[in-house]
Formats: sequence, structure tokens, C-alpha cells
Amino acid sequence: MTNNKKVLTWLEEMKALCKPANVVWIDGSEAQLEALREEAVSTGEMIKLNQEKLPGCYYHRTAENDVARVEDRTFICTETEEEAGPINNWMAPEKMYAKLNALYDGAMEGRTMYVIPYSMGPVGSPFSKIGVELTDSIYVVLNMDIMTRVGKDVLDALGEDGDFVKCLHAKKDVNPDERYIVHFPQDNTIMSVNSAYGGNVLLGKKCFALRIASYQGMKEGWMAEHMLILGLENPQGEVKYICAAFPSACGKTNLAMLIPPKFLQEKGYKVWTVGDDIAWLRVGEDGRLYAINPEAGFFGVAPGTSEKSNFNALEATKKNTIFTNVAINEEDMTVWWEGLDKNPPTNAIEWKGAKVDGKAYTADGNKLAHPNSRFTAPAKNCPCISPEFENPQGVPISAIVFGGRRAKTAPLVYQARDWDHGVFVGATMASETTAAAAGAVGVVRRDPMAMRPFVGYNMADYFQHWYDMGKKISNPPQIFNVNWFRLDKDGNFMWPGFGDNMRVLNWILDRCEGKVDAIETEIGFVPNKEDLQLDGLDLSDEVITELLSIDKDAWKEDLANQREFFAQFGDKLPKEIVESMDTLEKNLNK
Ligand code: GTP
Ligand code: SPV
Ligand code: MN
Repeated sequence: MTNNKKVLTWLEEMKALCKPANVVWIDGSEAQLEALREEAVSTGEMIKLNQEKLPGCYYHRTAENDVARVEDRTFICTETEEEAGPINNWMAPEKMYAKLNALYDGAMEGRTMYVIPYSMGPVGSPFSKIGVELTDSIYVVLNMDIMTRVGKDVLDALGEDGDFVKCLHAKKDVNPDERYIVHFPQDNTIMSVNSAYGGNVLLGKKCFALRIASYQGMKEGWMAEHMLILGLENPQGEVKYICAAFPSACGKTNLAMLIPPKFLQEKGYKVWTVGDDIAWLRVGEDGRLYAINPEAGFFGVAPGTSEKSNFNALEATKKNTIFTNVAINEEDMTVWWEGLDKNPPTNAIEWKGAKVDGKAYTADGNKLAHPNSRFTAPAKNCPCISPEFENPQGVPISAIVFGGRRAKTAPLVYQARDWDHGVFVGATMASETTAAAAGAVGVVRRDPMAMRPFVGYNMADYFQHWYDMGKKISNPPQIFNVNWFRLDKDGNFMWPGFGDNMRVLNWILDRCEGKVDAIETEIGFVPNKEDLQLDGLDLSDEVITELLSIDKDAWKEDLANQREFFAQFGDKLPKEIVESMDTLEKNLNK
């Protein structure tokens, strides 16, 4: 398949280490993929779903202990601990290689090693990068085929001498005590062992496209971010692009595929999806920031996805999709999850594999689908996929939006004063934790730029990289912060969210174009109520006021927490962050 000596030499080394019974190159052909699907069905690794209702769709169940990313088992192994910084787990590369080599030794005995050549980004785009993943899991091969561009043409683009990211995955016995997701940014190497779940094993995604790529971007002058990319078309037919960084399970896929409220649809507004999770950003010749989505599919959260909340995502899952850890409706071999509709199937198989009466089971407070159950769907299935999706030059970005899950403190939307203040707004993001990672759910933690689990080097240097990029972008995007998740006294969401978030996006673009004024507050600019298109919303004036209000006491508490968080970076923290905290303090004490 290739004459690339670097690929071939590394493959020989990894074969000698893992000792697979045989090696199969994935060429990207439908015949090969179909044979693998059949094999996975015959061994029980995958279950074939109803091929009339869900053509090309399959089901997979992971081990009960293996259902989310594992941040405490994720390592950044740079030469020095300082390069990894205080947020990442670190071990000296030599020591980690020794530990891992012992775990991989013979890990594929009697098994097949699949060689997956893949491109992050359209093959041949100046933004794109190539990886090769070795894995002993057919589930990984089939998911990688949906999530990335896989096959022979990738090796052709790599050529005889091209560089690539080395990705090794062995499923082993999914022992959580010996599970490691390890990155060696200086060696372009990722090693994952003892997991078979999503973000831990689809190594093109978080491991490469964020952790390794963020390091490459810092060295090479570009950015890898945990951001969706959407195009917003106005009634004049002009499309403006927005990137938004929200932490895991905080609404990226939903916003990326948003359907505007009826009165805005009728005026001619429309959203086009370029990406739902990751953006790679570069400065264009015109001094603007351009973004591509390096992925080719969506690995989306299933629960909560319905015809009403996210019609486009649901449509995308109707063919050639792999479902992981949702429930099966045995009546007709289709799938179900909490929030799909109000009818849990009577003959259900819950995500752990037990046959249950879904109605009784859920009535008892049990969940049929795991809260982090997901679909892997090809991007081209999405009804609103952007015509620019394959554009090798990317799309020009007008606005960057940060946001998290905050029951209080953060208002519905505010705008940063300029790029540097926007970097501070991103760096001071905080959000309640979700089921996307193992551990407690609902705890507020600081999550700068939604990248806390994904920065492949010292986060202080990452902040500095944002400031440095600002100096290179002569025509920068405006920066905003949103919060769809503010709660009232009774614990209900105050803002309707989902399609109605379009109202906020319109204000954001109006601000970018200088069409509307705003109110300057302690933390940035908030909208004048009359500039938000609130037609048809059942929201009282008090609620709107509350949603846009700045609670100074809550912000003073937040600032104290910011200072504590940033203190761990010591002298490495960019001075701009300290200055911005001082300005905020001054504003709050006025
Ligand atoms: P990852 O794939 O983990 O990165 O998640 P994501 O950021 O793409 O989140 P996603 O869009 O899948 O949404 C996660 C959860 O948040 C789902 O249960 C959604 O129903 C819910 N959600 C999304 N948007 C909104 C919103 O505007 N308001 C409210 N209340 N919930 C939302
Ligand atoms: C996330 O957790 O942000 C995801 C899912 O997008 S995973 O691929 O598992 O990281
Ligand atoms: Mn994500």
C-alpha cells in the first residue's frame, strides 16, 4: 500500500511488540468494510439493526467500565513536566514508554492488527494532517472510517517521505486499572490501551485533532480548538461563519445544526453545519481567521436528541450509522434513548444488555441508554451540511463564541471588548461537568476555552499562544460568551435554548457588523433587550432582564476562584490575564 519508510519501519516495530496473528491494511473500499461488518456481527462485536428502517446501521455495546473519556488515565508525556503544565497528568517519556511497552507486549496475540491510514481534513488541504492508527478492534476501524477520511489515497498524499502521527490502540482486556491514553507530542505519537470506547480509542479525534494538533499549532502558528463551526445565512443570502467552544455535552452538536424559529425561517434565515466538535484555524492572506472541520462525521450524544431538539442530527443517524450504548427496541430492531420520544419500548434491551420492559424500567427511574451513549454518523448524511464542508481553504470566521453550563453567574450573552479581552473571557470559562468524562457530574470546574481535557501542552503557554495569534490576525473575529443553562429558583432552565439560540446568534452577527449598540457592563457588552428578536417567545420581561443581568456578588466570587485557578501556573501565566483580572476587580468595585 505504501513505500513510506517511516510508516513501514514503525509498523514492523509495533508488530514485533504486539505480535498480532496477522496484519490487514484498510484501503477504504466498501467491499473490505462490508466484510469487516459481517465479521463483527458474526462474533457479536456488533449487532445488525433493522436494515429497512435503518439501512447500514449497527449497534455496539462497550464494557460497563468503559463508557466515557478517562481524564485521570490521560497523559501528556513531554520531555519536561513543565512543558505539560499543572493541568495535565505527566510522566517522563522514557518511563511511560517502558510501562506501556510491557502492556502492549503480545497484546494482539491471536488477533488481527488493522492499519488505518487517515487524513484529518480534506485529503490534500493545506490545513490537513495525516495519521496512521494501528488497532485490534473492528469497531474502531468502522468508526474511524466514518469520523475521518480513510484509505489508499491518504497514503498517496503522504508520499514516500511524509510525516504522520503514530497511533497505537490495543483493546486488551479493557482493564480500567491498566487503561492509559497517552500522548507524546514531541514524538507525534499516541498510545491507547485497555479501552474500546469512543474518545479513548478513535485516536484521530480528541487525541490527535486536539491534544497533538494543539501542540503542532503552537509550534507552527495555527490553532486546534474544541469548537463547532456553523454558517448563518441571512435573508440576503449572505453566509457568515461562527466558531463556538463549549465543553463536552454542552450543546455544540445542537447549535451547529440549529433550525431557526419559524418567523426567522420565514424571513429566510438558515444554518449550515461545517463542524460539530473540532476546528483547525489558520490566518488567511486577507488577515482573517479561517477554519476547517478536520473530521468527516459526528460522534454525537444520543440522549436528548429528538425530532424536536435536533432534527438534523436525528436525520443524519438514519443510515450508515453506528450506535454505541443506546437501548435496542427488540420489537423491530431499532434504537431508543431518553429524550427521543415519550415511548420507551416495551421489549427493550438496555445499554448493559439486559432485556427489560422499558416502560416499567424507566418508570422506576432507570435509564435505558447510557447518558453518554452516542451515534457515529457520516457528516454527509446531515440535511444542513454546509456546501463549504469540503472546502480545502476553510471558511472565514466572523465570531468566536465561548460558553458553558452555568446555573448562575454567566448571562445569556455578552461580548468581549477586543481580542485580548476575549482571550480572557475564554480563559475564565467554567462549566458544570457532564457524563462525557468519567467522574462526578454537575460540579462547576474551570474549563478554559473548553480545552481543559484537550490541551497537549502547558495551558499557560496555550493562553500565550492565543495572545500571540491575536497579533497575527489583522482582521480578527469578535469574541462572545453565551450561557443557555441559567436556572431559575425552581431549577428550571430560564432560556428555551435549542432553535431559539438563533436569536442570540443574530445579535452576535449584528454586533460584528456594527448594526446595533450594546450596554457596557463590568464584564463586557450585553444586548439592549429590544435588539434581541424575542418575537413569539413566552418569556416575561423580568426573566429577560434576569438573563441579561450581572450579579456583582456572584462575579466577585467567580473572580476569587479565577485567581486561585490561575495561581497554579506561577510565572508562566501571561501578564495579560492578571491585568484583565485586575480590571474586572476594579469594574466590580466601582
Ligand atoms: P460533545 O459531543 O460531548 O462534545 O457534546 P456537545 O457539546 O456537542 O453537546 P450536545 O449538542 O450533544 O448536547 C449535549 C446535551 O445538552 C444534550 O442533552 C442536549 O439536549 C443539551 N442541550 C444542547 N443545547 C441545549 C440548549 O440550548 N439548552 C438546553 N437546556 N440544553 C441543551
Ligand atoms: C467529548 O467528550 O467532547 C466528545 C466525545 O466529543 S469523545 O470523542 O469521547 O471525546
Ligand atoms: Mn466534544
